[in-house]
Amino acid sequence: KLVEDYTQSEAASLAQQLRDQLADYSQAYYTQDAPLVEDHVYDELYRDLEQLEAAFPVIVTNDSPTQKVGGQVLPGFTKVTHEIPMLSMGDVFSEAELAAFDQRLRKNTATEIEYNVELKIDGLAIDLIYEKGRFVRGATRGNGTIGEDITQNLKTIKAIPQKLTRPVSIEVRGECYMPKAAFADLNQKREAEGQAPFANPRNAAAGSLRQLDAKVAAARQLSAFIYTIVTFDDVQATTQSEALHVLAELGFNVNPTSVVCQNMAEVQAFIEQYQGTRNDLAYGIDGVVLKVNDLALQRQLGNTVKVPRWEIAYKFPPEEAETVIREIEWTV
Ligand code: NMN
Repeated sequence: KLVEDYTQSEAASLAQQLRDQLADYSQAYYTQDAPLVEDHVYDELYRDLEQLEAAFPVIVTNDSPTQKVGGQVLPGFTKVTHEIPMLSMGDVFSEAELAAFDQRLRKNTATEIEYNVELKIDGLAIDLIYEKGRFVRGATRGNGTIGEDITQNLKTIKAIPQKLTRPVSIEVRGECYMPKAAFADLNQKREAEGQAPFANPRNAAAGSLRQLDAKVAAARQLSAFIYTIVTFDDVQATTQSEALHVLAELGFNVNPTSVVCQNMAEVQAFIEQYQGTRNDLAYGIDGVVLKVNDLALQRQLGNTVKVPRWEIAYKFPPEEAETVIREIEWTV
C-alpha cells in the first residue's frame, strides 16, 4: 500500500506502531548499547515513519523520533548541558537522494556550493572542552541538550590530547571509536570469559565510554577523530576544511581522508573509492558526510529541529545482502 492510499486515521495508527517499535530499538541501542536490529533495519522503519508524517503532518507527535535526537543519559553519570545542542544528521541512501539534497541547497542559496566530504566514522559523538589549552570536560551527546560527563573515561584515550599546542579555550566535537583490531580482541576475551560479545565496534565503543569505572574504558584501546570546532573565540577559520587544519595544528587527531569537492561527480568518486576500500581501513565507516564548506553559509542555512540543513550523510548499503525483515505486522 502506498502512503497516499492511507486514510489519516490509518496513517496515525501505523505511525504510532512505528514510533513504539523505533523507541524500543533506540532504547536498546542508546541505553543498553546492545542493538536489537542492524542499522539499516532501523533506518528503513524510520524512513517509513518520515514518509507517513510528511504525507500527514497533523499526525506528528512531539515525542516522535523524527522530532528529537535519540539517546538518554544513564543514571550514575553527572549530566552536562550542551550550550550549543549536539544535533543528529540527516541521511540519504541513494545517489539520486544525494543529488536532490545538493540541488535543493543550490536552489535555496543561489550560489555555487563547495563541500568538504569526510568519512562517516562508525563510533559515537563526543564533545570536548579545553580551557587555556587544557582538557577540562568531555561528554556524550545524550539527547542533544543533556549529555553524560565522561571526562575521566576520555582522559584514558591517547588520541585525545590533554594539552593543546596553544593555550586556547575551545569546544570541539568528533567521534570516538574502537579500531577493528581492538574490537576483535575485546570480543575474543569476552567470549573466553563467558560474556556476551558486543554487536559491533560502535556499540563496544559506546559501552566502554559509559562505564563508571575509568579503568574499564582504559583497557579498551579506544581512539577518536575530531572534526568540528564549536567555539571560535580563540581560533579562526572560514571553511570546514580550514577548521580541520586548525584542529590538526592544535594537536587533535584529524582523519586524513577528507577532500573538498566542487561538484557531485567529485563527491561520487570519493564515495566509490571508500565503498570499495572500507574493509582495508583500521576503523569502521558507514558512509560519507557532505558538509557545506563555507562556515558562514552553514550558519545562514541553520538547522531543523533535529538536523543541520548544511550537511547530509550518504549511508553505504548494508555489507551483506541480507533480507530485511520487517519487524512489524501492519495492523491498520
Ligand atoms: O537519528 P539519530 O538518533 O542520530 O541516529 C543516528 C543513527 O543511529 C541512525 O541513522 C541509525 O542508523 C542508528 N541507530 C540504530 C539503531 C538500531 O537499533 N540499530 C537505533 C537507533 C539509532
